[in-house]
Amino acid sequence: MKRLLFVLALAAGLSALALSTAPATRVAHAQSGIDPNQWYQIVAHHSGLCLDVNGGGLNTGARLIQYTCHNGDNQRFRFEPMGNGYYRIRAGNSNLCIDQVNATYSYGGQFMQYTCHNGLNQQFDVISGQVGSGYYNQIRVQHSLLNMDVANASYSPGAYIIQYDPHGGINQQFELVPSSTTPCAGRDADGDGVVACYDCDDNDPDVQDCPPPEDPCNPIWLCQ
Ligand SMILES: [Ca+2]
Repeated sequence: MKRLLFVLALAAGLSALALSTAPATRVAHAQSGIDPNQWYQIVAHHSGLCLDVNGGGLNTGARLIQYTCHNGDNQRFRFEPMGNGYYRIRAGNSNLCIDQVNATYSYGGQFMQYTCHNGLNQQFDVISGQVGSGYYNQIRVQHSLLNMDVANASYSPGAYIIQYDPHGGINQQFELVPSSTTPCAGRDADGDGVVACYDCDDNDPDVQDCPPPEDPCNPIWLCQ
């Protein structure tokens, strides 16, 4: 079965231009019940692997890959409404935003985590209902109107997530799986407005926290 899926995915990739009939659009599509307060794993349909911020740190520039699902904070994401039908995608390990690197228009451009801003290369249309049941979603970045795509329909952990022509292939389909636990980007136990990823002591609001991107857990920064 895996071999069959792989062949289908390859065929879909090779015939991308031929299959691309619907014009690209910036009209936000009907959403599939996304809860903006819920953290999700984003699972690639063809591989069953999870979208993952490589390395899981606080550093801007860390790339988005697929990796074996492990419930880490760097595999949990929140869809933050922008008020126009599009979403920014927050990374659970950093509270940074998923960003198309350098806002390119090229096939193959990668994604990273980066300081959140209002640019179209951080805004995504989550498109459902185009792939049969509507259970799987396409995720389209708004500056280029290209889809998130697992490069080369790879089954390997570590493969990059890239932007590519929307072609309906299963390597551009993703399942949003609600996470039962909240990553550090969603926790602020002491209510001081600093999420746990950056809080030196998330149980004490009087502790002065290090500004990002310094590692709040590194004692050389003398957070207190
Ligand atoms: Ca806090």
